[in-house]
Amino acid sequence: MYVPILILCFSGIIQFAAAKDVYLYWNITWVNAAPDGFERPVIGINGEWPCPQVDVDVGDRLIVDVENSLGNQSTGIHWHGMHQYMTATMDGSSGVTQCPVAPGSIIRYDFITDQPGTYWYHSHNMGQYPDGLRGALIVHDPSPPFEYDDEFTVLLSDWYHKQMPELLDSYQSPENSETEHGQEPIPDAVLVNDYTQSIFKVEPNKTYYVRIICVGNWPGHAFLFDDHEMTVVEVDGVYVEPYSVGERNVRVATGQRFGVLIKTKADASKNYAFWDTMDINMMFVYENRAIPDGYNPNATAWLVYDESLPLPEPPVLNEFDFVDDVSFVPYDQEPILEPVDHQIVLSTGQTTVNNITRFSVNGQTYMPQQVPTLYTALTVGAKYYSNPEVYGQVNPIVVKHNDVVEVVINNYHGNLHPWHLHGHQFQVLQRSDVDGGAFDGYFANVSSTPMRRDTIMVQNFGHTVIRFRADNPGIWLLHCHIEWHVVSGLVATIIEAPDQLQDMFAPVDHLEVCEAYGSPSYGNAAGNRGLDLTGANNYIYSGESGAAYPPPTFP
Ligand SMILES: *[C@@H]1O[C@H](CO)[C@@H](O)[C@H](O)[C@H]1NC(C)=O
Ligand SMILES: *[C@@H]1O[C@H](CO)[C@@H](O)[C@H](O)[C@H]1NC(C)=O
Ligand SMILES: *[C@@H]1O[C@H](CO)[C@@H](O)[C@H](O)[C@H]1NC(C)=O
Ligand SMILES: *[C@@H]1O[C@H](CO)[C@@H](O)[C@H](O)[C@H]1NC(C)=O
Ligand SMILES: *[C@@H]1O[C@H](CO)[C@@H](O)[C@H](O)[C@H]1NC(C)=O
Ligand SMILES: *[C@@H]1O[C@H](CO)[C@@H](O)[C@H](O)[C@H]1NC(C)=O
Ligand SMILES: [Cu+2]
Repeated sequence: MYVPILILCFSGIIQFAAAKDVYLYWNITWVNAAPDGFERPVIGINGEWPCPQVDVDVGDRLIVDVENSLGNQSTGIHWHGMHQYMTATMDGSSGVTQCPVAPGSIIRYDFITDQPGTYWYHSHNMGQYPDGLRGALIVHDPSPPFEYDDEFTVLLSDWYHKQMPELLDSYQSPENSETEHGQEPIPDAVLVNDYTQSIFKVEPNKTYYVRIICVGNWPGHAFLFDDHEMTVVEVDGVYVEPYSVGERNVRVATGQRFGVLIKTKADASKNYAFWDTMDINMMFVYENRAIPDGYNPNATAWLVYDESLPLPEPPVLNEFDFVDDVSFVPYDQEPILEPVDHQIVLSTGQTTVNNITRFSVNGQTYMPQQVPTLYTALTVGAKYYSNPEVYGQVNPIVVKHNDVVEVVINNYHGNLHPWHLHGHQFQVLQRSDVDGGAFDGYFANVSSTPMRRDTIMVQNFGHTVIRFRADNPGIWLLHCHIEWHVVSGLVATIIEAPDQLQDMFAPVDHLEVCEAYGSPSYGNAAGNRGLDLTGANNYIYSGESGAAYPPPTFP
């Protein structure tokens, strides 16, 4: 089995493609699959898994009808990295910009893919995508600022034999808090393109645009090709000045993408391995948790020049020596956003609520609400929509239209967290080293053209400082992309420009999705008027999978 790679060829030709409609019908179903040899039910699309790659051109209109045929779970699809400019209703985050799509319901996503680059889609129905509902979304550019002959996509992920609802039940239990410090389950495998033996056919003397996407649940990945140097040209849909990785490797955190160019050899006399490893430092945080005997965090895949030749052993990675993505320079050289109109400081860490280990942002653990936050913003009225209280325990932060917003993320936890913002690419002004402490207000060495991306790894006991302009009215999650941590509350919500949001309305089929699920679609977080939050969700109970259907009843 091999993964076919021939998609499009741009070699030197400038193509003028008229924007077109791309229509997809996605029936979400259970499928049996054995990506690492262990067969289990996974969540697929139209009876197939791995889920399909979506290929569109810049400016296309993407229309996807999603039918939930899972029978026993709700769902939804988020388009990771898409700004959804003035289409916040299409962001696909359950409890935020829509209700969970109940079994039997259909929802339509409809938006313009107006940003070139490497993106992905995944369920944003809490805790679900690591069961398989994720895939690449590639927005092709007729004239990128570099040349290449061909391209292929590399998906990296951790993988589990048990299903997420079961894993989440034990993860979010008092027993796990007591005996394992609330530790996450250990992945059973590491996959490259949803398989453990993937090969990528290449031809000699060609330049390939390799789009590397971490679609995993938890650890970051270190990645390199044997004897093929990578030049980074894109991160998270932002073109960067070509950056040679040299002898080093790239760290791809969950949610991140790296677009790299590689030049193939002049002849086809040999095949080459490429090597990927999950960052085990992220997986074994506490001393009382041993690495199981024989545990292998490595994956190997191959660049195959000649199928009749052997597949070599992976190179040995001598050092976990990845390039610092903060030192990249965006190709458009967008200047640093200043002055700052609104600074937000997020103190993030772990806490225990009702004997269950949770994450918190400024002391509060995120709890999804009955009414999607966007629908609250659209229906509570001018008297209330700028009042964070009406949104319930979603760590709401209200920002004004066009403000330059600076977010300081201070990490008081002993592990790394990849922070992702919906609706924007943000500038990264600073990322401290491990143990770098909280931001003290001073920048050590800030670039006048900071790199931008939509997901940034924040070091343990360190900080990062990001900026964006609040020019995209909407409700945007700002969260750690580790799915365990999303479910355990490491999430904040940006309520962006609620004044400018009021012309927007939820499509009728989205409101019907709420009705079918049994959730109100208007009013404050609890579905009431004004500040009456009776019934809002603020109770942490054991085994909070969030993925269950029918929706859990809250005591
Ligand atoms: C989607 O899949 C379900 C279950 O396999 C099937 O009953 C249903 O007819 C499918 N929907 C369409 C539109 O084919
Ligand atoms: C949902 O259905 C799948 C496929 O039949 C099954 O494997 C899984 O255990 C079910 N999940 C729950 C929570 O019942
Ligand atoms: C690759 O390019 C080199 C230098 O131009 C040439 O000698 C070689 O024959 C080419 N290889 C193939 C397979 O075309
Ligand atoms: C994983 O790769 C590293 C670096 O190349 C190597 O040192 C280690 O032995 C590998 N682990 C296993 C279990 O093969
Ligand atoms: C500051 O950053 C620039 C650009 O990343 C780098 O070239 C330079 O070495 C850095 N200087 C210090 C003192 O870290
Ligand atoms: C938490 O655990 C302690 C000790 O086991 C127990 O006494 C207490 O009742 C538990 N609290 C809750 C809210 O479950
Ligand atoms: Cu995290």
